[in-house]
Amino acid sequence: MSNTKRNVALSLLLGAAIAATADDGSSLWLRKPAPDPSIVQTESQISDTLRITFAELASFKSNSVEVMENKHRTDLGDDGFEILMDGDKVKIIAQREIGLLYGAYYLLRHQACGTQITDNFAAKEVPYYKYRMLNHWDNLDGTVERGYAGNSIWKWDELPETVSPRYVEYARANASIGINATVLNNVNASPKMLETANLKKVKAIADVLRPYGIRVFLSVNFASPMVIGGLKDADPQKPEVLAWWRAKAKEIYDLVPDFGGFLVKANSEGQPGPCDYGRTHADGANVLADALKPYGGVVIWRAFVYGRKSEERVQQALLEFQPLQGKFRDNVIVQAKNGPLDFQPCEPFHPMFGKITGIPLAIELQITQEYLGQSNHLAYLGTLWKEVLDSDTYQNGPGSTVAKKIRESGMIAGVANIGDDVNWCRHPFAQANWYAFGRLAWNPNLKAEDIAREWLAQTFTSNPAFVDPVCDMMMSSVPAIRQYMMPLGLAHIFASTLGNHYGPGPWLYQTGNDSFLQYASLLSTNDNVPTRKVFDATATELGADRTKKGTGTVMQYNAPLCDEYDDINTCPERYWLWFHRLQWDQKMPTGDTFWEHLCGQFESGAKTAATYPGIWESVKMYVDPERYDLVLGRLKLQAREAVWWKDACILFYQSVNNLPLPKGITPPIYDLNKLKRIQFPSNVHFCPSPADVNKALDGALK
Ligand code: GCV
Repeated sequence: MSNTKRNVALSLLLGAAIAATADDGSSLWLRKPAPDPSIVQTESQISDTLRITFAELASFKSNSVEVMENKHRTDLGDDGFEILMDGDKVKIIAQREIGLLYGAYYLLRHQACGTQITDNFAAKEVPYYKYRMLNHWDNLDGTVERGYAGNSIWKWDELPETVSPRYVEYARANASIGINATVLNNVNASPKMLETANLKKVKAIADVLRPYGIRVFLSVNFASPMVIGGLKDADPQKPEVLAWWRAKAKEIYDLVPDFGGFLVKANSEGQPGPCDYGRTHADGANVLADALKPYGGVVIWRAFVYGRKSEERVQQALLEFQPLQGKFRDNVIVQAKNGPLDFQPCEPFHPMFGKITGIPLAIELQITQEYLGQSNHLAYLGTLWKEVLDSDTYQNGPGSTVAKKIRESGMIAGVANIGDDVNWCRHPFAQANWYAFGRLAWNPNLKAEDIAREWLAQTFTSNPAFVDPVCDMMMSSVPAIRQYMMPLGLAHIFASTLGNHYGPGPWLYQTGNDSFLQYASLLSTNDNVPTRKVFDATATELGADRTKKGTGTVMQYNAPLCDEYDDINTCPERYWLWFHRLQWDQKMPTGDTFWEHLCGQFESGAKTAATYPGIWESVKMYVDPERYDLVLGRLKLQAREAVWWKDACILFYQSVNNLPLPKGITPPIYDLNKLKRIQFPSNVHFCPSPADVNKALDGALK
């Protein structure tokens, strides 16, 4: 037997390394800075991972703990653990040391949530996915694309000499929820990322993350062999291009032996790719895959492509990748966003999850709230992600959920919402999305509500007088945002489509603004049918006709979904306008007219948001003043913005349909022309501050 037993209780010098509980949000759900592993004193040499495990377990108060690494417990997989009671001692068993660390965080979570460790306490956990991964959209210049919490945490200009202590805190927070992989840089990748000087910086970060079980990946620019390698082009069929990638892979693995692989955005939004040379996405991915193969690395190739101009955008990825089934190397994973458009508040699941075979697919979720109020709105994304993961694609009959489908690749990725703000995510409740992503990546069968509750208990207090109302608020947040921003499957009506994606702008998506319309997939340029608007807001109707008689997008879904979506009587209400163009006076299955129903949605979302400040005020006594004020200011803004969205949309649609405001709808307080003039700087790196938004809205009321 190769078991190793170590008694933790023996020799910990505690106290000094554990600071008083911070209330600035910097310690996230863990509520204490990382303990100093050097407090652990043992007779024998132990690994950093084990040292961290013991240091963390020093905070576990209720029982003494023994950890046991057992190479024969293959049932626990690489990362799983079992927890058993031996008398009043708790035992953590794992096949690898990282499983012991995960077991330690499991115990600490239960302690913080108030679980009693009784004689018959037992648990066995094996993560559902192999790769539980963050995708940073961080740039070498320190900015973060769609980053709403300051600049990048990676301080490239200081590395490798100076290694920020925040990297340890980052690694620890991720390990505490099971995240084990991270792509450090933006998919809009600078070729410079692969320069030797930068790879040495990557090594410094990888060395900090490794003991926490986190492997580092990089986004790469497909034109790197040209831009930094001096080759004439980056054609994947040319031997010199393959040779360049092979040499680069060797250089990387010499520095970072456990390097995970490359993430690639190719032929999308101006990024270079294999299609520039008349090659396919498979040709492009395979050249990188061949270079990484000797080291066990993987290529993650994004399905978010624009290359094919002949269809509306939501159809493109499936059309592009279906002919490539079976053509990728076995170390390539294709990564699709949760929906076919672009992280909108409400999209049906990406049709690739139901149609593709022979290509392992990963899912990309967006933790950063690009389209859900950025760092100003409380949007608990656990509910949205559960809706996607639980969606049945019917690929292999009923029960073929998206969650099961992506197990083929074992990869789930989330676009990080982390920045260098003290509290990491700016809005204190945005931390819940980082947390929920990790928990669902570990176990997609968890309930969104249970995750919200455990996050609240750890981050604030487990007192039900706090947790119950605040959990209700979190659970209602995405449904409310959908209602007040883009109800019934409306999508991409943001004020500044090509810029900051902040605030309403339905008037921009009208005839004449064809680039906006195409970007938002609201215009079809299908070769087989004349160019036409998929979406329209006219005197008689609103919505996108993606039915069998329209663009036929419904046919990208398996039966029975294609028929359900095609028929307004069976189409889920949340997708009505995604798949259908509806007459304003049409009677809906709900009994009211479409216009009445639509206005009712805006009204209901705004009413829900209006309750949030009061809910928060009622729990003031449970929250430290700093986080209380931060949240309250933003909840008040959210309530105000909900009215902004409601009024802007209702007033604009009234300007095209000339219908009166339905009964029961609160009359608009704004004037449409003034709302049309509101503008924030077009910037992909920042969210407008609450002060700026309040000022703009005050101005619109004058
Ligand atoms: C990284 C959307 C965002 C872009 C992002 C892109 C992508 O279009 O607005 O900022 O670029 O998605 O996912 O590649």
